[in-house]
Amino acid sequence: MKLIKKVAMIFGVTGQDGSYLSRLLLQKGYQVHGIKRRSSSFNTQRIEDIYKDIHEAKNFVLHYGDLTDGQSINNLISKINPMEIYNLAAQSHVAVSFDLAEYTMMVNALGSLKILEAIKRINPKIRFYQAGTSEMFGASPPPQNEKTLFYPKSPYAISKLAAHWITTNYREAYNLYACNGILFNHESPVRGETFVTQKIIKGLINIKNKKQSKLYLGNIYAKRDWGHAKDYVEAMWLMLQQKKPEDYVIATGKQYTVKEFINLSAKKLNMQITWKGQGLKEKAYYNNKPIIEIDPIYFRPSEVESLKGDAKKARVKLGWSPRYSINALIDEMIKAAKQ
Ligand code: NDP
Ligand code: GDR
Repeated sequence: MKLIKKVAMIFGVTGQDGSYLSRLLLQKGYQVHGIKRRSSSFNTQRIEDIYKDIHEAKNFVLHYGDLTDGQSINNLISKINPMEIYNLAAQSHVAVSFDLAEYTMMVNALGSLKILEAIKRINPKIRFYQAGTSEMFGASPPPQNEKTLFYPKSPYAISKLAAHWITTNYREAYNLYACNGILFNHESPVRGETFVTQKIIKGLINIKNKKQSKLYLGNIYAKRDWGHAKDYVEAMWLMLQQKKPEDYVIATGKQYTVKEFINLSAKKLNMQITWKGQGLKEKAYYNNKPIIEIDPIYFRPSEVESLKGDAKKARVKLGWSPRYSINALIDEMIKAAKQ
């Protein structure tokens, strides 16, 4: 009897989560089709090593496509006809979304709609995962779960909320197997360098090695619930393996301020830092020199102050819980950044 291989498509394969999800699905025996956009410089660094293993590379195929190009989405879905589609592609930077509001909406909101339309038309049996975010909760106080009111505070969050509701609507209207993951912040050694965790870790290491004199940050009192991308992509996969499509919050349930993240990282790097001053004048000192300062350029026009997820539903229904603690996450990020 011929074994039918599971086929998955990943939009956003070159991103942090795309690289972890590709590995997970390949390990599970899937054939993975990754969609990457054209770029003038290499954008495949995070998945390069997958090609090194020839055995896996046979099951890992890359295609050009773009969420702003509906025709490319239709062509790819028709050609590949996957069993599962993971939509991880996005303009994913919250601060940037204030400058690129229209583009963010086009990619994140309309992009998801284009994929759902293609699924409905080409093969309504395809299972769909939409990468939703805790940013959609915005101003709603923690702990946040699936029943918490959405109150988005940025064009990014609003674009993701549109994608969330269009996914819900297509599930209800056309009976699609479509799930919204509502994932809280998750990081890893391949986290983009402009997100705060990676910026802090790489910045501190550079300062210690005298390659950089200062690190400028914005709101260091924002509170986040940080997990590891490796744990979170597993939850995405689990969501598409259930009897019924549903939405799930994925989080660790623990919360730290950006300042606490800095202190934890500095301690692990054996850097004794002390804080002095307040507000815009607050600074961190190392060896009597100011190494961290506040630059209002990094303040957002409207900020999400406090996120902490309640992932009880995922724990009970998916059997999911995070393996990484914040300490293990930072240790791994530091180790990789030092190499
Ligand atoms: P990244 O920014 O690392 O990756 C985004 C991916 O989308 C990249 O592959 C990028 O390509 C691709 N992309 C961007 N624009 C387009 C476009 N127009 N057409 C096709 N592809 C495009 O994000 P993460 O991996 O961190 O996150 C994955 C998803 O999960 C995103 O949708 C994000 O918004 C969401 N999310 C992330 C969380 C997190 O904490 N990481 C939490 C909650 C949700 P390129 O490499 O060329 O830039
Ligand atoms: P976030 O992550 O906006 O939560 O979005 P980010 O790491 O950018 O910011 C976290 C918090 O740190 C504060 N901050 C800074 N942020 C950045 N980037 N740079 C700084 O210098 C800085 N200083 C302080 C921010 O104001 C914020 O409060 C991430 C993305 O991955 C989204 O795609 C995803 O949906 C959410 O996480 C969940």
